[in-house]
Amino acid sequence: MPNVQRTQIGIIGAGPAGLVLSHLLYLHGIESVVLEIRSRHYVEERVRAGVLEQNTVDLLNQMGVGERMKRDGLVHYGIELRFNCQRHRIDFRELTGGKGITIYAQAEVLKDLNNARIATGGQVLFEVEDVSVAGLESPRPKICYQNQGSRCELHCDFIAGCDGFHGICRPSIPPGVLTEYERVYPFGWLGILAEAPPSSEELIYAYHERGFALLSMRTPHLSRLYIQCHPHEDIGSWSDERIWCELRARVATSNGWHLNEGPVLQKGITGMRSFVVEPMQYGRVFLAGDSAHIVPPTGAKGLNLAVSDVQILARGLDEYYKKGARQLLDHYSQICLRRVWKVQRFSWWMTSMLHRFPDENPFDCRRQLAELDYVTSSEAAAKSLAENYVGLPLD
Ligand code: RFL
Ligand code: PHB
Repeated sequence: MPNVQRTQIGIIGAGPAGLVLSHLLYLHGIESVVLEIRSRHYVEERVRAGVLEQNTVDLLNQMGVGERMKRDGLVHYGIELRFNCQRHRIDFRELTGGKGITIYAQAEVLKDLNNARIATGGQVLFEVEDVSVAGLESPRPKICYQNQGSRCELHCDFIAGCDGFHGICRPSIPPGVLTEYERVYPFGWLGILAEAPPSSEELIYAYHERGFALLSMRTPHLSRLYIQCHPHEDIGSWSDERIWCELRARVATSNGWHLNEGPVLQKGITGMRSFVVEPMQYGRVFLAGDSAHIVPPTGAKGLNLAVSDVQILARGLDEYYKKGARQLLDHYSQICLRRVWKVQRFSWWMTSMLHRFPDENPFDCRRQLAELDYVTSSEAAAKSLAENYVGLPLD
């Protein structure tokens, strides 16, 4: 006989979507259990996103998990676009009426959320196995899993599929229900974490004939740097020196700007895709975050989009439990997708403007340079980049 537990919301995945949802629900007085296949250590050490929109920062603060972020987060009011060896600043504060972004690693957000869940008696079960879902159309869906060798079932009112792009929730929805929209890009990003102070106060996005490069950071002592590469590149063929050499070439300026270098602590290659499923709900399962959509990282939106999905889901569940109304829940997908598609457009646009494409011709390169020139010289164009980068309003 399986070990049976009952809760209101069964959440699959302890990434940003799952943990933010679980803690938001707790604050609304709604019970949840989070199931995660990886260990807590793995989830908290995985190097991923670093840019938080103001909406995300405000929400984490309202949830009471913003203390360390307020102390250690780096608040930026602009980014630099670098092309033709020239530097151009996009001033977010001026263009958006005072808004900015915060640099604070996803892994740190997850540590803060896990600590908050534990401190308030939340249940997050790590290293569970063989997770599957059943009865999605019934009023009592269930999640089956193995925990430390025991067969377990979690009976819930609703299931939140926060299990990322490779999770099991999306594929558990019957064939024919979901429509997938996808674009896979013919390049990837090679990313490194380096023990070197950031070379610039703000992020630098560089367009170069050798390919795109991005200079970001994690702390005043740690740089996070990326270069465009072949999507199936073998990381073994990239020595640290080869990476630094490529970075130096791509971010060089005409007046001898200097790149800070240091020991490489971590490196990896990520493919790039744009992906959306419609709808984001079926019966009693709701997909949120990367399980429903993927954006190429050029717009720095993946984590922020995951957070805005679950903010909307939490409101819908709150309305359901407080008033018995399903109005918001029934429109969850519709409300999220409007925002998702705008963020998809922005992420695709930034990606298309800044990368070299294998099938491009000289016309395409001139057009990209004209686009960069336009964005950095027209206030209207710069405003459009800025308002999307700092984050569109939630509603
Ligand atoms: P996550 O973070 O992938 O979390 C999903 C969680 O679900 C677990 N899981 C399962 N749990 C139980 N049962 C199963 N069957 C399960 N299958 C999976 C996973 O172990 C995981 O812990 O999704 P979420 O919460 O939607 O959050 C989304 C963000 O993590 C993501 O959008 C961003 O990190 C995207 N992303 C980046 N975004 C940026 O803005 N800047 C970046 O630099 C950046 N780097 C990245 C990234 C995503 C990456 N992925 C997905 C490979 C680098 C990488 C490598
Ligand atoms: C990061 O710091 O990892 C980062 C920053 C901006 C991006 C993507 C990734 O667009």
